[in-house]
Amino acid sequence: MTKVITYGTFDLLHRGHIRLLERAKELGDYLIVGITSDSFDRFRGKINVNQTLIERVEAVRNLGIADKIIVEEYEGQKIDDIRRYDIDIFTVGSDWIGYFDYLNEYCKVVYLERTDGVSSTSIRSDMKKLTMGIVGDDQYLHKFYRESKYVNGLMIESALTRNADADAFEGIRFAKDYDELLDSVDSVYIYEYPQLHYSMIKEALLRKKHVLCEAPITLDVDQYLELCEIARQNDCLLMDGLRTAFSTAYERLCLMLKSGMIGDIKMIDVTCTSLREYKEGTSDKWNSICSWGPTAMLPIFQLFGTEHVGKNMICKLSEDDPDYDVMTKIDFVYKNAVATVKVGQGIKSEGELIISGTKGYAYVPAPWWKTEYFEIRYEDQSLNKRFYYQLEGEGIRNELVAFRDKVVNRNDHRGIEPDVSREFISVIRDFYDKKDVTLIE
Ligand code: C2G
Repeated sequence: MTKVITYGTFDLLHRGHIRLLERAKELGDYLIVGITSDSFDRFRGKINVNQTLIERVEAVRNLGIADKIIVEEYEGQKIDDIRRYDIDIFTVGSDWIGYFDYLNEYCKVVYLERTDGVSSTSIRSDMKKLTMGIVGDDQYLHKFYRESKYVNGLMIESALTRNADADAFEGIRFAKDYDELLDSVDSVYIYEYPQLHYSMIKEALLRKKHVLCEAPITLDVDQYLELCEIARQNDCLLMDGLRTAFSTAYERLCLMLKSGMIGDIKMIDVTCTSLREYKEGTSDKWNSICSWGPTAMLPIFQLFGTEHVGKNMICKLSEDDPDYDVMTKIDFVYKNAVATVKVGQGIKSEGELIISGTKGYAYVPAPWWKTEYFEIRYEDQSLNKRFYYQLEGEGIRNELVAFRDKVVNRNDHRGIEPDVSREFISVIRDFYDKKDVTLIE
């Protein structure tokens, strides 16, 4: 009996896949199909897969071509499988020609002509396309626009920014004003000064545009709650833009810790700094607590919740501006835990995240907010575990995939819970009101 094996994602199963599977079967008597797991696809950069693993397995199974279906979960698994199942022929489409020659050491490798004119990517792209306008800080918008090109079904069509470098935005038009930008798109990404967010978001929501806004969404809790109500009334999505929340390593870390991997979590220490010249008298109000506060507070509020029983903010302010904190340290006291945040644009420190529990602790090295790697460490160091999750584009792609999917499915769990968004704003508001604040020289 000649045993054949092939692998694929098989997302949105189409005639190209089916022809491949039919010809693979004809190469022998018994066909095994390896279907990639969601995490393996993400690991290898395929972030646009629409269907779950189960849906893809069912679709292939229903063809009745495969004699056995397995799941491909890790790099190098093909060698394991070829030996385990005593495979005679490995086959794959010609778009992979040469890539799997190394398998000739284990079995015969056959590349089958790829079917032209159809692909999962083109099917996805033909599906409803969400158009987006981007507004605000041109430096970051460059990166954001570049990353958006990896996301199927979402198209950035216009930009409104100050001194934009036109080349960096080739392919999209510049709006002459916010009104014109909103007219031409389904959604908007806002990375303006925090003081301007509320009015910009309100205008967009009233015009039934979905909004992705860089945290903090507003500087006042009542304004935030009002915007949430307007979003609900207009059936629009209002989402906190904070790419760390969509980094695979961060997501997996939180799940592991919530599963008790380090016992009860009792302490969290978070540091985020980046030396940034304060421009005297400008309205550049991305002070330290707005620039870094939401990111730094994210793990605290997502692991401990937002019901802290007290907090103390120790701030050093700019001599020129009482609303500009050069650095801020915040101690949050919970009923049974404590957390410390250190943020600053006028100081440099080690941007690490340390989460301490009754059985061990998690260590995320700097820059933890865009990390691909973390360790779970124990008293007995032989038990230490290390984890690595590739992160393409600092998490922006994942953030955009989540935004695109949440526009369609509001129950999609990914992202930042509304009470966490609200608590970011509440703490930042207290900073501006100098409530729970101790000032240092
Ligand atoms: N395919 C094809 N014609 C198309 C599209 C895909 O012949 N128009 C083939 C691919 O070459 C591949 C199989 O169908 O052999 C599955 O394609 P995908 O689902 O796109 O997955 P891919 O990542 O390309 O699969 O590790 C091997 C890879 O997983 C191969």
